[in-house]
Amino acid sequence: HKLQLTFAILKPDLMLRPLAAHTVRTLMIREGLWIVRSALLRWETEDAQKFYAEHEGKFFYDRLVSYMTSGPINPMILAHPNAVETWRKMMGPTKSYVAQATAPDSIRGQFGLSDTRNSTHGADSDASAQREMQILFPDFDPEEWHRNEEEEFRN
Ligand code: YYY
Ligand code: MG
Repeated sequence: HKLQLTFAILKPDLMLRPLAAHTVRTLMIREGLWIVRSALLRWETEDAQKFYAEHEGKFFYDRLVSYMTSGPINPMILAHPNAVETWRKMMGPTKSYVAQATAPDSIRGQFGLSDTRNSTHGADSDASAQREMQILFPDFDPEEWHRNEEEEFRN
């Protein structure tokens, strides 16, 4: 495959600031990330719990789940030759104040509001991307995409 797929979410804090959300999509495109699927939805508690199952039991789990169900989210599938790493690097550190201090030009550095309200999600590996895409876009078949659609997105 020439392109790798990753999974992103624009979180509620960003979605409640439409110009900021638009700016993030523009930054994605400018970086060469293709938005190959995009949806607008709101999670129920069980949806957020399932998605963030790896964090169950951590001190921030409940506040993370209640935050992620507090408003609309924009899940996306992104394509790029190095999609996972490129999107993670663009996002910056998890904690917004760390991002502001150490990576002020990153998305979380520019738009993040707190440790929890940090504007974006990004899959941290190829395996996570596959799992997360499957949860949010169950009809999406990555292999079929590589076979039939990848060509359309090549420069
Ligand atoms: O992958 P990433 O989003 O950068 O961080 P994770 O360590 O996977 O945590 C997931 C999610 O949990 C994070 O984006 C915000 C929230 N969170 C939190 O509210 N407080 C923390 N101290 C750490 C993470
Ligand atoms: Mg993570």
